[in-house]
Amino acid sequence: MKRCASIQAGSAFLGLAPTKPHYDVIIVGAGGHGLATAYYWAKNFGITNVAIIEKGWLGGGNTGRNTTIIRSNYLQDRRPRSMKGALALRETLSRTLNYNVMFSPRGVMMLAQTEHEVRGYKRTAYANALQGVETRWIGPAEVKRLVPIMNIEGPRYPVLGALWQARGGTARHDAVVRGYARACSQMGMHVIQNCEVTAGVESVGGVVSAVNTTKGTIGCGKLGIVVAGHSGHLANMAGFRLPVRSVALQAMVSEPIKPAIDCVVMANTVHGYLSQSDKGEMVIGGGADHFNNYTQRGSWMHIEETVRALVETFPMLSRLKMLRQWGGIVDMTGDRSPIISKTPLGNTFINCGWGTGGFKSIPGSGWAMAELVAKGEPGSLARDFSMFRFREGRFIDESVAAGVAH
Ligand code: FAD
Ligand code: PYC
Repeated sequence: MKRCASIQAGSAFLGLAPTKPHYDVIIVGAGGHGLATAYYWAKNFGITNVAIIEKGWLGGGNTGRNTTIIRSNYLQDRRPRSMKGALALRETLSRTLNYNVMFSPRGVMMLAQTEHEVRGYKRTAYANALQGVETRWIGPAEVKRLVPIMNIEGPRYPVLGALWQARGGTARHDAVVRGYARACSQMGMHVIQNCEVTAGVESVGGVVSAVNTTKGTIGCGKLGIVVAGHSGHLANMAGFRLPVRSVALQAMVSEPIKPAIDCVVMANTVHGYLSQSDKGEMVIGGGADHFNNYTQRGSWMHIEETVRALVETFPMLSRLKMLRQWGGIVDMTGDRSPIISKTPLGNTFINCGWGTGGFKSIPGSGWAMAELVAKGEPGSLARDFSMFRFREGRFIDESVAAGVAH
């Protein structure tokens, strides 16, 4: 009872209309990254005259559509630095938000099924050790011990070993969204749903002054754009171009079965990954579509490819019925690393480019974006992730660690 009362206590939690003509800060996008940004503003900088505006419903974008994998086994120094912080924040998130996000550190295994991947993941394990991220290379016998249902010798690409991160795992995606939204609302911020930025961003003297939405024009002192697959559109409205492209990434779940696998397995060579939900469903995903699009379904061809790939490695899946399939629109940068950046428009900031892997980074990204918007300059977490790195050639190549083909 107490919990229900406190969810509703934040008057704007389910708000459908802006109640002020002007906010100090507007964030466009009530996904995990937008809400976490707002949360850490209030917590770290005391800024609460904030509206988070969302064209649909809370977490209705990629955050509510993802397969909830959390890991920090990236290659480049700059990624694990922020990921490590993100994992630490994640581990304490339920306590921080007083909302159970069901973090389940069940272990994440990335299979090596080619010699190239063996070299790549061994290298990642060494790099992670230097960065203080706990991962290790394991051989095929240990893979089989950890996941007995796996066919390690039979498939087209036999399992040669894996990169294993025992502290990785999953968390409940909609709980993360609702936990942050409730906390923002309780601190006096307005979370406004069904409010789409459609007709552009207004500016005076090169500095943002308002956004035009389906619920009217709302003034702002600063603007944060956190809209994942729609980032290109919003950037266009704000008068600049972004080095990102949008593609569909899809996933599906099977009928529920008894516990069969207690960690997450990613088979990146054959384009498939799976884990088992608390309800018993197999949660399955594959690679992204190969062409730009804005559908939240994804192409049929990928469903076939994903299922075919996983059945080779997990033959028991061939007997399962699939219950549901869905897609999200992910925003890909050329180096597969995110953007947390100032933009050419004054007092306007953007957080995007998380592509197929941003769920795990929600706390760390929100922390970094909050600092950027509050101070007007990036702190140590965001410094390397400027959108201008592409024209300056300062890439942060994480195409292998991204895990999912695109
Ligand atoms: P979103 O959650 O998409 O939020 C952006 C919001 O902006 C949306 O709610 C949208 O409606 C809103 N918006 C857009 N345009 C406008 C507008 N004009 N006006 C107002 N609001 C607007 N990551 C992992 O780490 N692990 C995984 O296992 C994983 N699996 C995935 C599986 C799938 C199928 C998909 C699609 C993604 C997966 N990801 C995963 C990636 C992850 O989901 C995203 O990187 C992350 O959720 C992005 O969060 P966000 O807050 O930036 O975007
Ligand atoms: O980033 O771990 C990840 C991931 C898994 C599936 C989609 N993204």
